[in-house]
Amino acid sequence: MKSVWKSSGLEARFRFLMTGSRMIEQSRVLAHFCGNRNLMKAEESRVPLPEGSVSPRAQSLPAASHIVPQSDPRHACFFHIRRYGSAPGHSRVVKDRRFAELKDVDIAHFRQILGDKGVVVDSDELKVANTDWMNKYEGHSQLLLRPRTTQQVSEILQYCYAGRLAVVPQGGNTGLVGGSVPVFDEVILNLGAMNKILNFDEASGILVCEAGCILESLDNYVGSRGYVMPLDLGAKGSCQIGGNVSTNAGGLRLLRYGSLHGNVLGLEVVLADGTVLDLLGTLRKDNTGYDLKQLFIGGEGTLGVVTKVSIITPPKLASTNVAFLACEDYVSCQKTFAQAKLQLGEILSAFEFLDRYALDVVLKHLDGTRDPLPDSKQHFYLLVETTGSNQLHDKEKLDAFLESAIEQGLITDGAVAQDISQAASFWKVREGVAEAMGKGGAVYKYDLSIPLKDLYTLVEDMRSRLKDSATVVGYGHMGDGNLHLNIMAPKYDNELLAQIEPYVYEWTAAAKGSISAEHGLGFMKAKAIHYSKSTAAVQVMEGFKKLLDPRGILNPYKVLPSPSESHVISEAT
Ligand code: FAD
Ligand code: 2HG
Ligand code: ZN
Repeated sequence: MKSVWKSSGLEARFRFLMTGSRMIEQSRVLAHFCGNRNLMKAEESRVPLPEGSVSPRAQSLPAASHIVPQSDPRHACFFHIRRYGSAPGHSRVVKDRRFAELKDVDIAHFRQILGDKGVVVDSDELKVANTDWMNKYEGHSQLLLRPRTTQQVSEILQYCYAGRLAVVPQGGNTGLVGGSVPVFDEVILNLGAMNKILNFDEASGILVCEAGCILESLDNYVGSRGYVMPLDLGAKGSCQIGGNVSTNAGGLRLLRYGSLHGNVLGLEVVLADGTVLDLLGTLRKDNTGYDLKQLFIGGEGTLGVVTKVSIITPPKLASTNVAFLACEDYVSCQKTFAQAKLQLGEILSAFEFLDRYALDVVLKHLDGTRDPLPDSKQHFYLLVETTGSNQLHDKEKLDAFLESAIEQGLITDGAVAQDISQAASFWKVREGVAEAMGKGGAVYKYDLSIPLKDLYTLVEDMRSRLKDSATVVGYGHMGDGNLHLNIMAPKYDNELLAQIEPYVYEWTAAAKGSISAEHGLGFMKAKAIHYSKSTAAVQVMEGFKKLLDPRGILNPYKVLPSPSESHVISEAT
């Protein structure tokens, strides 16, 4: 049994069981690294294109995403979206003809509501807002609105509803399923200017803020008052709390603090017709009738626009440890997780995994990353974090856990971060996978919940299926049973996609998993919803959509299969 541990970055070898782990102060560890900077790089890499053209990546895109304008995108009401894979009979989506075309008089009206600053018609700014983070989805909106108040959101929607102008709510535009950008020419309603913190109760940790607040800013704000946000993700430097709520984002802390369905205490939401729904409670317990806010958590902007959020934040604890471990096989990862839950108990705060392929992609494509275990070429790696209130207690527990994992032969090598920068560099490897994957060519992303025992089998099956035509990478939030299956190829290719879909969805459904663990359905998977939800359940969802947005103006073509056949026609028609 190998029990030599490396103190990463310092090159100092030490026997782990003799020296034990060292505690790192929470306040230092919680500085996460890759958010804003990486996202900005990604945005800078987008090359502005002539109006109406598709992005270079999209040009070769085969996925359920590639929007090919059939004529002038500004005026046409018929677009051809190539769809492949899971919905062969629904391979064209046309613009819903019930929606109105934007006119100068509309823009003038919005200027009256928002003033000039809140109305964006500049083509460069629109280009960015029309294109998603992956450069995979691109719409052709001619107008972006930036309200500063709930009243303005209400007036905008009232007008759009009356005039049947379709609207796409947008936060930080970091979504990964094409939900945050227009499919055609929907008006973009960006919440970024609504970024005020409204109240923070230092006794309870309850934060009330506007929807456009950036997650990282909120974490800094509550952090300086002794609390942390209950969610954390690689996009924290750009994503907004309203976007997080609307996607029901999971991320790196869900294992510890649970989902937003539990942490969000209240919401203010503007409905499609402009009605302001005040659900902005700050109570932990409130069983008066149906819990309406839950509908908007994960509603992906199709049921209402979230304008304010009330959320409970947990206290920032004194000690954090981060260990990077190597495992020979997936079964050992599973057993290590079981052992971690058993021995670390309440201090376990993250349990993430990545395979060797993912690690190699990060090391190859992300500047400033280093292999935490350079002499250990294993098939799997785990990032285990503990967060607790008592350093001695935590240290004892972590040591005991690592000792037993070594004794049982579950882990073959590992390093415990000795200081903040090592902890940061371990996290950078894990958080950097999404960005690194985007630099290697075309990427097909699947975000799946799969029972833990089968989680990696899908990656292996896909690898055998695709052989040398693509690199199949598996990583994700193992502690939540959430696999991120990323498939890299030199370019997007129809034949390759036909090999992946619907196989990936059928496989997941057969394993009783979910085709969307945390990213949502957006545009990408709207028509694949039936792989994870029954017809009856989808009908109830359609009922909610009709009730709250009878004219269907909010984020059309997303989440649910098109509500009427006027949206979707088969290839043959
Ligand atoms: P956007 O991308 O702008 O929008 C997402 C959806 O929400 C759209 O459907 C949009 O219409 C809707 N929406 C946005 N704001 C509002 C609003 N105020 N009211 C109503 N609807 C709204 N996701 C995870 O779950 N876990 C992760 O670990 C994770 N890591 C990521 C790492 C990277 C590097 C990147 C790029 C993305 C990651 N994501 C992750 C996906 C994404 O960051 C999340 O989905 C995030 O919650 C989206 O927030 P946003 O403000 O960018 O929303
Ligand atoms: C993560 O956990 C994100 O890193 C992104 O959810 C996953 O890009 C992906 O597939
Ligand atoms: Zn994730």
